Amino acid sequence: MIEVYGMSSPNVQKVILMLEETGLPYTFTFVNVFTGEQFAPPFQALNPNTKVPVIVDSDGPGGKAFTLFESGAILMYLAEKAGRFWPADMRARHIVSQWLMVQMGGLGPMSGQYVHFMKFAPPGNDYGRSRYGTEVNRLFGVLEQRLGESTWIGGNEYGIADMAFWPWVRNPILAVPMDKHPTIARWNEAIAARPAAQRMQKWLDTVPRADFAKLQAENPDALDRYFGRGKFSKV
Ligand SMILES: N[C@@H](CCC(=O)N[C@@H](CS)C(=O)NCC(=O)O)C(=O)O
Repeated sequence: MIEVYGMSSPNVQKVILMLEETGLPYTFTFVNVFTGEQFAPPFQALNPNTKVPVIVDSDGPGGKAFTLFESGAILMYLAEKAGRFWPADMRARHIVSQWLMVQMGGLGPMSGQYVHFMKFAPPGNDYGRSRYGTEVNRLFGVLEQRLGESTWIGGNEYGIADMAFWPWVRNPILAVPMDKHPTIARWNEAIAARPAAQRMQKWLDTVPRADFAKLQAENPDALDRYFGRGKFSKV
């Protein structure tokens, strides 16, 4: 059994999508990162980087429990465990890994910063909004080009690179202009039509969402701690 620790965010959605695609049995434990549950010692023992997702596979390599964090590493592990969604051929496999890294090191973090500057930064942060927005839009251009040349992001077959990108691309806050990106739109719809993606959406509908106004009223420190600002700033 695989225990997934997480919340509703795209990085967690990737892992649930992969579990639904592979049919590997899993359970889900909600971690409320906005109230600081990721800093509690039992969670830090699972991930010293204090972020979700984390998985604990009770039947890991060698039949022993195995803990893993970082969504990209988790996708590769699950692909290897299931023997699916990551080609065996060395060339094809590393092309998938290459695109997976574009998501992990590019679109994911850049989108995260863009959403922060659009939704949470105080007024007067046009520079940050413009910088991250420009990079996100550039990356959508790269994706549009890739999907014009290849059916799936990693190559001829649907796999972990697609699963890593999809939850970010369909993020309503980023609102990718699909009319300007017809090949992304084609790919987005193809994944949305998959039964596993629909089961992932059903799971997502059950996960608690943050009510930021309520959170701020109940605990004025919570968002500052989450965003590392005010008295929580380390610079
Ligand atoms: N590169 C990491 C990023 C994980 C990440 O940023 N997780 C966020 C939710 S999407 C989180 O746990 N944030 C809590 C915090 O930053 O304290 C991955 O892909 O797993």
